[in-house]
Amino acid sequence: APKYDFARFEAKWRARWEEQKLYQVDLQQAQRPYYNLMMFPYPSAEGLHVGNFYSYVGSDVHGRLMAMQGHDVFEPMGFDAFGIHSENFAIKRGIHPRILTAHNVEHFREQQLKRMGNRFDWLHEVNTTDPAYYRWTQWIFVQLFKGGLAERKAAPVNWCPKDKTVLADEQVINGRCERCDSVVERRWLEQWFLKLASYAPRLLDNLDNLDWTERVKSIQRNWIGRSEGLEFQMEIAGKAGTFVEVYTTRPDTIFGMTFVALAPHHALVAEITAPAYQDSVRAYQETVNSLRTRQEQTMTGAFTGAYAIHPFSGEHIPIWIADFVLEGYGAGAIMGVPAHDERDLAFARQEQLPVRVVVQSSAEQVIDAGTMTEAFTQPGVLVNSGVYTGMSSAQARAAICEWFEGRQLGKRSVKYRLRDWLISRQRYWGPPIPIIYCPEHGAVPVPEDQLPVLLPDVEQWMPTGTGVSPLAAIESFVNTTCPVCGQPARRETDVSDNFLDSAWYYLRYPSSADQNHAWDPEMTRRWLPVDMCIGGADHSVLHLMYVRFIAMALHDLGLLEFSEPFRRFRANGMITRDGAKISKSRGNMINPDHYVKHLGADAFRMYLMFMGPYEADGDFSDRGIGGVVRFLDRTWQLVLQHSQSTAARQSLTRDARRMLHVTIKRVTEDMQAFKYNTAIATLMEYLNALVRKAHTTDQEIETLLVLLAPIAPFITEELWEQTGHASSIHIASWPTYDPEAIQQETLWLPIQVDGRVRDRIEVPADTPEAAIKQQAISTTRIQNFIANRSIQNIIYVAGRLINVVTR
Ligand code: ANZ
Repeated sequence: APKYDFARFEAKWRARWEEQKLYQVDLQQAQRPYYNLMMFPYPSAEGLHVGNFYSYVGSDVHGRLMAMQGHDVFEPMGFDAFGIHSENFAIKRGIHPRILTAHNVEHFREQQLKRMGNRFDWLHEVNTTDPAYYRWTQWIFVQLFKGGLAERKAAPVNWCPKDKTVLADEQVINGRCERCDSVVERRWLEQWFLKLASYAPRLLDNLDNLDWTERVKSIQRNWIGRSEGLEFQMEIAGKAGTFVEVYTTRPDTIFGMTFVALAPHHALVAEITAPAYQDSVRAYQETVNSLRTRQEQTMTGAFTGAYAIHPFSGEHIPIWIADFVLEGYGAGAIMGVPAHDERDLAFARQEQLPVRVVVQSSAEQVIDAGTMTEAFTQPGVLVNSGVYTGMSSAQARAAICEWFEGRQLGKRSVKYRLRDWLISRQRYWGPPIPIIYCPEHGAVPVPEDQLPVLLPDVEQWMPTGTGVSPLAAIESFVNTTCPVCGQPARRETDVSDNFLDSAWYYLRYPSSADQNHAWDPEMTRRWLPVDMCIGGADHSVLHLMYVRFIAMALHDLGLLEFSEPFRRFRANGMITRDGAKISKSRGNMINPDHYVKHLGADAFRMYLMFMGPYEADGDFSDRGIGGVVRFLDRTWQLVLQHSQSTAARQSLTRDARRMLHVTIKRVTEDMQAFKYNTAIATLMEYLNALVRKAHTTDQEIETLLVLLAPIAPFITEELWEQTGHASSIHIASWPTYDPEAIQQETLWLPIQVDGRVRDRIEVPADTPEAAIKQQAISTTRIQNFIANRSIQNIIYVAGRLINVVTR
């Protein structure tokens, strides 16, 4: 037989599949719709990276399995082509983003996505930069605006000095820009927000009922950040009737309060700051332009010269402003309890504020407040706490909350960390936010029949750094008339966040050709929610939170019947190199095209799936890739030799039949559980077993090919054809195993000791005699009977009984 040479047939099958429309489901007629979604890529200039490849191949294996199990699988693909990443590439190359993006999309689709062997349905491709798509992104914004879920407000925002735009909280990682790693600054700007924060309770509660990867759910829970605490007021000393309100999750530590801290720009600052401190406070406020994110806060602050009155002791507590207190969270002010909170302790040590221990693990133990280097953050027993001394933290917390509530000086409250979603971007490459500002009527949405607001095709598209989008410089774009009164008005010039584009793309695929609706109601009822979405866990708090929020909001607006977009979500593992993230800056890129070109798509697919459990992170090295190529080659040889032999129709021996069914069972179960690596290992064992046999049967060969088809779609299709099948292997049905065939026959053998039955054992029928005898004298009961004797002889009456003769 000729050697396995993928180059001879991979292209041929790609063309044929396309011609036969093999992967196009009839969306109207499908009887068992199964929507298999993967996260569409940013078409960057570098091409698909190995992480995309890994994610998509694993998702495709799932889709292929579902299809062979009888589902009508819809597996669409598209391009998330607006946004800062695409625009930044354009800046780097000095090419207009429209031109570069179109070029990249073409490259991604033709050179990469089509070659990887996925069963994509290209008829339903979407591209977020297409006016026929972003018309509806803008339409969604208008619906949200009309429903009161989009709001313009001045707010301190995360400003990336390099990308010259604001960022959402979710895009700031450890105080740095998610994309370019620059330290993020803070600016006050008028911005559009979507009311994500008000959805926090539902976004959190629904997680309990979602079949999603646990890891992703727990990241979302943390990000939503629910906490239960007490909000209470303290009067300002010398300013009767002026109160400062703080939020605490540890009311039991109130006697340990040694300072109060306000967010640097808290509204009370101007009012309470003592004259002698006004200059230093103002100077401090001006230096604070770093980050409101919770992950990384510096420890700086300034004293206001004002004091709050402790509600229980009446003591005067100094009020500071400090940048570790967040503007938008809780009351924007805290009671500082250094002995029991790490950040407060760090601040107290730095500013030489007192530390007072009020909770200990037991009443006797004494922690030295003067020398403690770590806060005692556990609940415990109260000390030095007035009438609450001796109570447990839980008791004290209830009693203190009641005290405040009784006097109407405070109330228990639940807080969520989740903020509103800032969607304005002072950039060019995105859908213009469809709003018109009229001096008379304020912010008016662009009428729906005038959508899309086209992104003007201009030469000056580079970010300006002035806090406004390049669109602001284009008179013909900016100047318009008010849709309400027809008087001169101005357009909004910011574009919307790229994550808004991807927050609804899955709704568009089935309805991609619909000119009249963003999504066709009938089609949507049939195909949605998505049955399975697979993608990286790195999107847990960005895309995956936004996509849930938008579905919920659209549901509330009566535009969608469901409120959770994905019935199931699985996070594929992250591919690393020597434990580090793969990135261009680290110089550890892996070029998937290289492997596809030299070893074929099948080998690369199989190798990626063989590296480890699909959902686990893992290091990439191509050390083992030769083994996979050899496996494909041996499969090739075996199948072609078989097709020339004559024993093909022989029936299977009992052992061969057992092995066949065990293989079907294992491969099916492992594939369903995304343990592609062990499914492949089982196929490798099976191939070895078949190679060792004198003859193989058609059934064995067909089963091997069918089980391998989701992983290696090209070679299996080619061999399927060469072994005389007229229709595609990819529409063959997945085999089921026969539970009886995999049962090993067993024997129940009584064990006698000196002629009397003392125990029984179960052994596989083909167990050798020596092993049976050994097992017979090893059971606990038999061991007891022979404990003080010595064995003279063991007699095995084949298939009947064992007799242990003692002396
Ligand atoms: C006193 C205290 C004592 C606190 C103690 C903790 C431990 P979570 O669970 O994240 O909601 N806090 C409140 N508002 C804040 C703000 N705007 N910026 C920064 N920190 C703020 O955290 C709630 C706790 O975080 C609150 O409870 C408060 O510190 C702080 F032993 O109050 B705690």
